Amino acid sequence: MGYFDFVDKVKYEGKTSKNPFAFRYYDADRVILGKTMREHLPFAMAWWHTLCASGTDMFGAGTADKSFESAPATMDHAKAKVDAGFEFMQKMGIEYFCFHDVDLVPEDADINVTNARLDEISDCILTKMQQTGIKCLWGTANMFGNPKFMNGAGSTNQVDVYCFAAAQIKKALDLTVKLGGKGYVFWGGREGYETLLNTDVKFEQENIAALMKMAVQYGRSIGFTGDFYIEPKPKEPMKHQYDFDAATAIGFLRQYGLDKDFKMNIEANHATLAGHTFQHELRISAINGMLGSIDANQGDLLLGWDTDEFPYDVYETTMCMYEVLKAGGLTGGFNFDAKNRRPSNTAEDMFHAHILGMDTFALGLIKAAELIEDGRIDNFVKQKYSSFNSEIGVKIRSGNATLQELSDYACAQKTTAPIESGRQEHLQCIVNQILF
Ligand code: XUL
Ligand code: CO
Repeated sequence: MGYFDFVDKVKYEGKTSKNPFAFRYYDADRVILGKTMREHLPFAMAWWHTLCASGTDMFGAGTADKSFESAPATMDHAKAKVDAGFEFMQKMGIEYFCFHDVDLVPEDADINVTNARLDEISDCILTKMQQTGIKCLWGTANMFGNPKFMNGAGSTNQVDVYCFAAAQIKKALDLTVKLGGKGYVFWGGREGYETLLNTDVKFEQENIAALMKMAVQYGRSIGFTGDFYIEPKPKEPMKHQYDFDAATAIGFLRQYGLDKDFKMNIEANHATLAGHTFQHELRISAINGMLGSIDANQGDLLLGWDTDEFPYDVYETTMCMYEVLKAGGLTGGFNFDAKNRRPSNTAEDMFHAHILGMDTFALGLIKAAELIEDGRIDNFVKQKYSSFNSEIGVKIRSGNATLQELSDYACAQKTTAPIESGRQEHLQCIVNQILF
């Protein structure tokens, strides 16, 4: 007897299938541009949303029962979540998971008790991983939930809180290495501020960087060879968060000499909160060699907060996969940092949501590959900059031109040639033609 006996393994049945427990586009073994869909799309289940979150919000209690037939805040419950999670991932064909320390076990007031619980549960997880072949994508420490982190973790004003954050990072790194995780994430949930009246930004940023540096040193010393990630987010819970967007986070990493060990974990909904498209954040990361992993979800542009919806917008996933394909793939994967809407409160809904997300990304992959094979967009962009293939253009691009020379060139021309159209609407027609 499992927890989800209403469904067998979810299979690919093709786009005409009306089976609510089947994939219409995600066909794991289908080859696209030389790689299988499974290889292009290493999907991960988020332990926190899928196994822990019950739909509680500030207006009401949870609507989804995530007890898995055991008493809350017990190790029995923690183990039931392991069983349920692995049954779920196996049935979904999801090959990775991501976790925070406190998603796995109930947190005790004494960190030593919590750590012992983490040792015990990670043994159970490891056994399940060996039985199923399911792997860990990344781990992280929750340094935002506990009241002691109200002024931040790395950015806290209180040195003992800073040390407790360090202790949590150390343990979460131990677990990530024990479970063979490919990455380790820093999402700066409370690393920011509400008002400058009580905040020393420079002091806080230096402390965050120092904590990250210690994490890198420790991680490498215990054999962690994967990537560290920053997951940018501009606001929520704080008014100002230091890792506002990819460009800000990359600048921070370079300033403190952390850029060799870190990449970005880009979350779609965080991008839109920052006033960017998902595609923009992916492109900025990619051109800086820092596109690491993706938190696959979707926001609601009518709502100004992090709604963490399962992705259903094929236009968005197409543009995402276009960036990922162009970047040569991810070193990480696609973690469904997404939750069911509060009224979608059954176990069946968990399956429908992940099927929706996986199918939406699969269709995005298919369409992105078609866009690339079609070539019209690439050719247009190439052509758009082709004036730089001229003698003076090549000189500029190779960094060998002087301002005097360019001025002489301009004066000799007297006036510029007519500026060519950007053809945006035509390019949008091409995208629609390929999508539909
Ligand atoms: C919060 C968020 C986190 C991180 C991990 O907005 O995205 O769940 O992904 O801490
Ligand atoms: Co996230």
